[in-house]
Amino acid sequence: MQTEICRLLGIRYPVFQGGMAWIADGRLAAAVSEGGGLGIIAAGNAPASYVEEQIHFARKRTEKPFGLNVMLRSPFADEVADLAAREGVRVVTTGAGNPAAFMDRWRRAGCAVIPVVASVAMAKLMERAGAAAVIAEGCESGGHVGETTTMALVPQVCDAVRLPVIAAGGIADGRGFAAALMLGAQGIQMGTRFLCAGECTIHPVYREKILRATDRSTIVTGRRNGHPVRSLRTAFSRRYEEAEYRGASETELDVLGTGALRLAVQEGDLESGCFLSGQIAGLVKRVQPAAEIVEEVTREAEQCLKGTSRWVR
Ligand code: TUI
Repeated sequence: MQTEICRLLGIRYPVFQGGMAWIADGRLAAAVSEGGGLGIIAAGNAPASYVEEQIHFARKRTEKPFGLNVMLRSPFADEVADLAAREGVRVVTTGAGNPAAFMDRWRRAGCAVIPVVASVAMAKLMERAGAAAVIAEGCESGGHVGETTTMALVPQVCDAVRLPVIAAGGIADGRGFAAALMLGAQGIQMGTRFLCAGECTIHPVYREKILRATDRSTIVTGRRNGHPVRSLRTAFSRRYEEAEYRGASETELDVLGTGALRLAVQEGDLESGCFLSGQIAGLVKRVQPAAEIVEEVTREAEQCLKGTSRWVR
């Protein structure tokens, strides 16, 4: 399994690990990259000093390329953007906004910029701004989501841009990987599946929630205030949903949400934590080393693709 994106980035398999805030640290990213995929360190809402430590940690563990995800709504986005350029990170992915203001800085530093987009319009804008590829993320994904599903978004983005497209949202095994290639993608990004990588340091309560999840375990809250986020149904999501429907103020919703990601990831706090997860969590059934996940989904996808002669000769 080799696609153009493998040659472009110098990776063995076209499998990216999503840049999950509070979760995707240097340890997870290095393990995925060592396994032949593209590990990605998430800056989330952290200051540049933390991100720098994670980059140095990953470099000690792997000589293979890895990426950095810049969450554009972070108060530290600007200093993290500078850090990415200074460190010459091989790949920069972005989320939750438009990275156009940073793109020249990153490109001058030799970074391949691969923004996450949730629409065709954004994909075209990123192509004009000099992106090396785009990650088309459907609303099956965990965290901040757009409106369009992966099935509908990926082929439309593929038709709209000449860049390589990586499919994300709702993919956790080789069937999803093969389907993404059929839609025109050159690779995949998975987040939820890597929550159960052995090298992922989330709280055991979080991991158990993912392993026990079903197809209907997630919900999107925050549509009303313009920041839709998909997470597991918990006491927190019910309280947030209730506040949203009774017309709670923006401030009240902000107070509810503040620190909720950290409480989930580090404390496993089922009462006040926000456990981000994609709709595909129901497919994640065991904990495995990151490298094994990368190998397994790739082998499964190859089997799927070879099996297509069952229908067409
Ligand atoms: O960014 C994500 N997923 C995330 S970010 C995050 S941290 C956070 N926590 C609480 C509230 C809000 C954020 C948790 N999960 N995925 C990538 C993604 N990007 N999905 C959708 C988009 C997106 C949305 C709008 C990309 C571009 C965009 O452009 C709009 C604009 O600004 O023009």
